[in-house]
Amino acid sequence: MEYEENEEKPIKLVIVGMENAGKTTILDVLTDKIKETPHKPPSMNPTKGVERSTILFFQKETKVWDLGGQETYRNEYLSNPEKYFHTISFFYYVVDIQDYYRLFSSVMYFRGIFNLIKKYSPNAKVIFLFHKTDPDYIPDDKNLKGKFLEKIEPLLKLADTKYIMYDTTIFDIKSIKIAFGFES
Ligand SMILES: Nc1nc2c(ncn2[C@@H]2O[C@H](COP(=O)(O)OP(=O)(O)OP(=O)(O)O)[C@@H](O)[C@H]2O)c(=O)[nH]1
Ligand SMILES: [Mg+2]
Repeated sequence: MEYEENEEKPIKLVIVGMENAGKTTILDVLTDKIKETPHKPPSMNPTKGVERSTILFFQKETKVWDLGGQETYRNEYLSNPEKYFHTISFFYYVVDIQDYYRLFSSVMYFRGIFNLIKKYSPNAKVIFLFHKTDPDYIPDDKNLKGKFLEKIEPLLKLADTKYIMYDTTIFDIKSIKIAFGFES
């Protein structure tokens, strides 16, 4: 992924997705709280509202907003968008490709958030992380990644929005680092 030199400061990155998608785990890799590939998924607590931190992203100090995905919080972001969606440079949307139960809600949530991002931060780069693409996961005929894309691609096309996609998993730390330009 390229970083544009003339990007306005301050840089703000949001990471969004349903509860349990793996957002905070992903950030823990970037901040070296998780340094090595674990043997099993680390034990995590749900993020309460928005958790803010700072990372070095393409050598620039970047404000990261981790938007906890539980329903109450999701409703809050959608109801008060002006508090959350201004001046975003990078919009990471995380989809748990093993979570059949939440897939449709995730599509609906993406649609809501995407429209707000387009309104408040029209130049934000859109990046999808198809997370929990674990090495031992056998994608059956459910093909959640394909189903998700099928549902949201028309919207992206209509808005003439380019996007980037990565398959990521905690069981391959490099896959996460690559998605954030930490490694190539
Ligand atoms: N199998 C698998 N589990 C993962 C992976 N990444 C994270 N998990 C697990 O998914 C669960 C939820 O992770 P979190 O990072 O807390 O999810 P979240 O998106 O931050 O959830 P909220 O804060 O509620 O929005 C935890 O049990 C993690 O260990 C992965 O790549 N594969
Ligand atoms: Mg979290």
